[in-house]
Amino acid sequence: MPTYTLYYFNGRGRAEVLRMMFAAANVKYMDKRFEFNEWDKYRKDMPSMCVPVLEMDGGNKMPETMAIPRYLAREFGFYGKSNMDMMRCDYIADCFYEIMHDYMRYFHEKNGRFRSSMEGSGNGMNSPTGASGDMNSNSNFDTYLQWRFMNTCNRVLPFLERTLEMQNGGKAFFMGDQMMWCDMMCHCALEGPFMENQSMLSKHPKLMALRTRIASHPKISGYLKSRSNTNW
Ligand SMILES: N[C@@H](CCC(=O)N[C@@H](CS)C(=O)NCC(=O)O)C(=O)O
Repeated sequence: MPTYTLYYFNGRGRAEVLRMMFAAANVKYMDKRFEFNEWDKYRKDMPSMCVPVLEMDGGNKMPETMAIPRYLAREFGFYGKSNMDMMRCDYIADCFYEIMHDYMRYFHEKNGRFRSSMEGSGNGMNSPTGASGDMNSNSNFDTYLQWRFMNTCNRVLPFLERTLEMQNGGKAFFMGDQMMWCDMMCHCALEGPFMENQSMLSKHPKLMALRTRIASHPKISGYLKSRSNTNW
């Protein structure tokens, strides 16, 4: 087994599904967290200047939120067996990632994070708002990102609810009796949005019950109790 180091901010965000997978597989890893004011120090060492990044054996650093869990799912057995199982697991996880990605963009923009890097990256590219620190443009952009996040939820959640229900009436997990990485994505992608709005799953009772089932899974409940508490 390689030695793994996971680099991310001191938050759940895009890294939480990876931490959950390590916990579910009972595999040790170094959880390297940093604060926003330390980001400049780490950014240049990250292959695409973004996190999460997974480093293996102190050498190869691998980026991308969705490439890393696919790799870990194959290593740890959280993917299903056939090519079709993996396809199903992938599209479910990718749908949850649409929600996670749109929420993260909205959440960070709302909290004013990364604006300075957008404005001062010196890469010759303008931000989508054309903003250079203009607060009006930023607040329009916030509103657009909030709309986009809600639109994605309205589009994707009914599909995921139906997909879950098709598997034994939605009484177990997305892929059957075993918890797979797409189930862990369900828990993690909806955690931030759910903390903001407890009724977001009121029209999706199967997904709501699935999140509870994952949280009480023997491999996950201990992790959730012992993990560091962060507000995102
Ligand atoms: N395509 C990347 C995007 C990752 C991403 O945007 N990460 C954020 C943190 S949640 C980041 O590193 N932001 C730093 C910055 O924009 O300078 C992925 O899916 O992993």
